[in-house]
Amino acid sequence: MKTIDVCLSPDLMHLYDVQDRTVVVVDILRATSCMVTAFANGVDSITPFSNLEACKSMKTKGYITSGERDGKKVVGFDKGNSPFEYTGEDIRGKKIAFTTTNGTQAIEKATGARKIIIGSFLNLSSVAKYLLFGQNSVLIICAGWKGKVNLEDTLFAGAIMEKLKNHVEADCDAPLAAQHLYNLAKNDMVKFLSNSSHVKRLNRLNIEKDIAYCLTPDKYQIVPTLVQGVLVA
Ligand code: 3SL
Repeated sequence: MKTIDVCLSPDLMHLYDVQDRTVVVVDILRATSCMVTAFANGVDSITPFSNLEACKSMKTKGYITSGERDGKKVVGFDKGNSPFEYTGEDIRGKKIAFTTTNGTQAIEKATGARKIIIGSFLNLSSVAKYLLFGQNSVLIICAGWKGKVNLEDTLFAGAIMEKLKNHVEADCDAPLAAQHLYNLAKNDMVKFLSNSSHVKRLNRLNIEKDIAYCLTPDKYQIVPTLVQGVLVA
């Protein structure tokens, strides 16, 4: 039987071996939700960067530069990190260079995995189906916040665990803990998360509408995949 594990923070990645696994990187608020939204709206590719200057330099190569630091759009970039910036015609067929505080760093930590895909509630069932029909065991990497654990990423891991529970075996207690949390939260995730650290952070930036959007399940049926350092749909 395939197994599933959950890395609750990128700082715990030294405990995990990814080479035989399909890795799902998740940053519900908001990096991976933005990426899924961008692909659903016709973007050609997204190149993730952990380094801000490297990302910025892609502007000269014709890329849209996107991302944030501490939740705020980077000065001089074309776009920030709200999913609503990735719903317009202006991104159709374009290449995006993307850097965020935690999400794109987590993608880098997945280097060496057999497959790397992008998860969010927006494409939850499509990701679950991809993992179910794939041959590899699974590791979900929760992006968290600067090494600390985030509830919303953990809930996504629990939702995947809940969907796959009859088909995968948990490697340790993290997937089981995530599943229990998700079952507590699933009927009203917005309310469940109202006291969470990242929701409070985003509320301080006046971007409450992003939160409800990023917690909407199954809006899109796509699974962004990393191919030679570039995300494609
Ligand atoms: O850290 C990240 O990758 C971001 O998604 C954080 S924020 O939602 O823009 O604050």
